[in-house]
Amino acid sequence: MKEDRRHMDTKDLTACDATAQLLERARKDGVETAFDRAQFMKPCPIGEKSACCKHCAMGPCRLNMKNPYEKTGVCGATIDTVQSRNFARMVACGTAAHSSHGMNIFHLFKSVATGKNTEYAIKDVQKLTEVAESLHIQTQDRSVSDIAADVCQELESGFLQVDGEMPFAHRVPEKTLETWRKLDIVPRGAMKEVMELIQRTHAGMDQDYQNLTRQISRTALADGWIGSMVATELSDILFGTPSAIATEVNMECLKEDHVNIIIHGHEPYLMESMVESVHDPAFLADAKAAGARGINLLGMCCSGLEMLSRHGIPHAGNFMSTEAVLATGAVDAMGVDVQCIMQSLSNVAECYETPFFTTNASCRIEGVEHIELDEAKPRKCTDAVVKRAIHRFKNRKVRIEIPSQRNTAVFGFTHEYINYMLGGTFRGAYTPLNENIINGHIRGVAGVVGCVNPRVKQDWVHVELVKALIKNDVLVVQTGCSQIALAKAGLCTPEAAVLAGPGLREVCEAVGMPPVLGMGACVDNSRILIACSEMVRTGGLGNSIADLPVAGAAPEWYSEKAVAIGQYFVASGVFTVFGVTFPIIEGTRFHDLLFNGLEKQGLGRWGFEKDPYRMAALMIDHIDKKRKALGIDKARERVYIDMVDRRALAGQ
Ligand code: XCC
Repeated sequence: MKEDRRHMDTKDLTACDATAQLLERARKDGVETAFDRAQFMKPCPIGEKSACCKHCAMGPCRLNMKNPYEKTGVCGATIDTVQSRNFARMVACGTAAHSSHGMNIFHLFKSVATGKNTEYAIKDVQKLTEVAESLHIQTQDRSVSDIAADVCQELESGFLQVDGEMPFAHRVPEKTLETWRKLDIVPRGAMKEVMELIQRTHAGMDQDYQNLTRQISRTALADGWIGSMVATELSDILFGTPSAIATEVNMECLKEDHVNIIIHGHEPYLMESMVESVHDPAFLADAKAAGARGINLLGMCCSGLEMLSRHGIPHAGNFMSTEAVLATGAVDAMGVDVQCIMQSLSNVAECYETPFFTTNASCRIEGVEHIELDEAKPRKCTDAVVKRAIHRFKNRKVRIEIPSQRNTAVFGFTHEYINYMLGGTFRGAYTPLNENIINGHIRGVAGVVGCVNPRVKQDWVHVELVKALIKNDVLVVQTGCSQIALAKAGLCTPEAAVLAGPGLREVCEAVGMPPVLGMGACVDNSRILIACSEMVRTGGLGNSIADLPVAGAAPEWYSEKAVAIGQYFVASGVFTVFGVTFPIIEGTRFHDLLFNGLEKQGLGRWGFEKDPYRMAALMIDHIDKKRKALGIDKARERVYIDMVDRRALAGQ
């Protein structure tokens, strides 16, 4: 690290005290992190606004950001073509990432259903039946394996088919589906849509930004309603559908006197096998012989979110804490699979003598030991990681520094659990939710999801946004790294109801639920799509998702997966606001299409705002607009968040 660099105070980089403490330590130890690099690596202004095309060797062509229609690329591509093509590639990549995850889970499910894989099993038969019925598969008087075989066939077509409509089309509210049909954006198969979108971005291909945007929407919808939905549904069937569970989060979940193992990434089957390995009596005996009191398994990012809501396994932190946690010196092994794995982890792990492993052939890191997970024999990989962790514990040399921060939070609010929580076992329904929205106790529902990004103060935007929303009686649903940000701020407990407005507070206290409902990992945004569809089906709140008083936000997004998620929420009918930055030049026709035009076509629209309070205001104004259109707007006013409020909220 260069000596002459003046670093920002770590307290200004993150709202997470544990991460700030460890960033300090890393700095003292001369270890560089993404927070340091983000300060000194300013974003390329042309790239940030997508004003550059490097799709062919006649370029790269740089257009004028200040006067975007002044010139075109060498081929004549306009700024709208350039921006929409770049945006398309982000959506294609995000969709491919989630769909590849979905396909991997699908293949595991198929091998379990056909008896080829006996390492995993169908744990949730009720969920299998429900998914089958949603696909219009006959379930009565049929064996589990017969139903599973039909589910396999249907869902495989979701990835492979090149025409027709996606398998989960039956789940989409009729009017929403009608709009998609009119616009010709109902996804066929995920692979077809990604391939089609990528080929249209080739030089000399689709140069009508409006036409390209239809394929962008179609591809993004394939992410939400195929790739991600298959991943969620089949993970529930294989590993169990989560229900509300109290878990601990934050760095103090590491235990100095235990062998600590962290799993980071996305695909749940690595972590599921790790659970078995760490409970193996032989390893527990080895750990004790090495002087440990036991083996402590923790999750991070989305792998952690899958496990925390299914098994109550503690969570050490979100994406931007993955380097910092290694600086505790207490991590005896870190295993990673796919997505959001920073290359720098290998260097930080080496500095703190933590054995670091990649496990998935799609995601290897130069110089890092690879122990591949074979789903047919997963213990081979996870046992090897445990052995290495015990060995490292026995030979620990680095100083251990575990921050004293630990929080309890309740997670596992799947749409099934919300149904049960509101209506009970025999009359599970969304009716109470809709009724409370109609009578105004709950103003609307906001999905606050997604990443953390070192270009903004970690966790802070999520937390302030959510405090402002619940104060205004907006119920918040959550996925991804956002959930851990809010859990650390104490917002994911029923006690947080005191921070909610009077209507939402009353509902939360009556039901015993937090005002912020954690629904799972990023692929589990599909649970929000299903919940929205249920709200429409239950009645009283319009006929399509676009009619609902709901809004979405990814206030600290960083990944292309987030862009794909944002676009599928917009195409499904939801007003979706991004923070940090937006990769389009304001005032261009493509920008206008995303921010206004799509809504006129019956879909949702994009929004952009960095400030959490103004972001909350945008979302609440949208919710109020929808309430007005539904005729349920009586006696509601937005509580403005002024400076006094901001100070009070910040102190809570
Ligand atoms: Fe990655 Fe899923 Fe974003 Fe977190 S929220 S930084 S994508 S881990 Ni998915």
